[in-house]
Amino acid sequence: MEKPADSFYRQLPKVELHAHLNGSISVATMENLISRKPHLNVQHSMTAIHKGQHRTLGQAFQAFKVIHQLVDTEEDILMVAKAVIGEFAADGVKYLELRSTPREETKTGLTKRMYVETVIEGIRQCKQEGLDIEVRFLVAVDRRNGPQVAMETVKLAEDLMVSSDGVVVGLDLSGDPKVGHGKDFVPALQKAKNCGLKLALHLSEIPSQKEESELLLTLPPDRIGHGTFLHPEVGGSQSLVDKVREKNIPLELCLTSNVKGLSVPSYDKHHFLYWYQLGHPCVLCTDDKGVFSTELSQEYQLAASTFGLSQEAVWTLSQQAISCSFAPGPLKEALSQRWVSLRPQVF
Ligand code: 6MZ
Repeated sequence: MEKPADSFYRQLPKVELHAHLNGSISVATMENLISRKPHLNVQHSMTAIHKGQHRTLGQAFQAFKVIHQLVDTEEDILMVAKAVIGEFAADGVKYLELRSTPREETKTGLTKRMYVETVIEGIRQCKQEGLDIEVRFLVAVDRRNGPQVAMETVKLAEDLMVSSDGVVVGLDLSGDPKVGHGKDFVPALQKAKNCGLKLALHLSEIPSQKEESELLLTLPPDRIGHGTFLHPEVGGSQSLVDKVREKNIPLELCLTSNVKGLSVPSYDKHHFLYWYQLGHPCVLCTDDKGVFSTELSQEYQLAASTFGLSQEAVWTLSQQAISCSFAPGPLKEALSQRWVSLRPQVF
């Protein structure tokens, strides 16, 4: 992270709904991981994209491969989960939905179930330690691993939804959008939906996914990740926009990620403006705060300065994110009360 946001944006209570665990590792934590595994010879430039730098999405995905080598034991996962949650809390995030792909590592004996249970343990420890943040978890399906693994992941998520005391609330579909086709994942996603898991799906992250998005919108998802190429001005279609609006599906929007990952040419061309002007629910998120060197407060400040949002409009934006979350009703209510009590008298 290059430059901390101004105090208004840091103090603004925030909701983070799109954060991949291993993409969210800070420089300090990364240093710790690198020092634990010096034989891997990892340089910081391999795991983060700094100010003014750009990488294609494909190059960004290379970073995850490196990071996964650094995070391959229960100890690493616990440390990373707690550090990431602590950093979001320090940035003023009051409610966080973390997502991560269950991973097995034969070398260290890590299983997918252990992986997720360790993240859940990290979430529990942060709560016990009194951190001022509520955290829920989305189990991620990596599209690169195909439909069979997706089905197994859904079964694991179903089990953990029951055993995690409400920490596991949903399922994410992510991974390199150039790989595989969404139609292959429909049975797994449908099964997840039927058992009460909420669906947060990466949709139209690249231009060629129109047909896939049409299909996945029929499920429908409960939230859309990115949706960069949904609207007609960028090669999407009016019918896609109409479906998203009809079903009122919130969008998780990640400005820095999209600009640094080259799917959007500049901040002022970000699709936030298109959807915001329609009055459609938009939630600002970080995506991968470590890989893209950002913070949620910085994303709010960036949106405000790029699109000329007043502080009051920024406040409303952060408040509206509560209703887009997968938090149960009473928690949403408690968060809303919190926003009321923290609201400045004057902006
Ligand atoms: C799609 C992404 C992503 O799961 O190991 N991921 N998938 N688009 C993106 N936009 C840049 N950013 C991250 O975190 C890393 C994984 O999250 C997904 C990829 O599957 C990546 O391997 P976890 O915690």
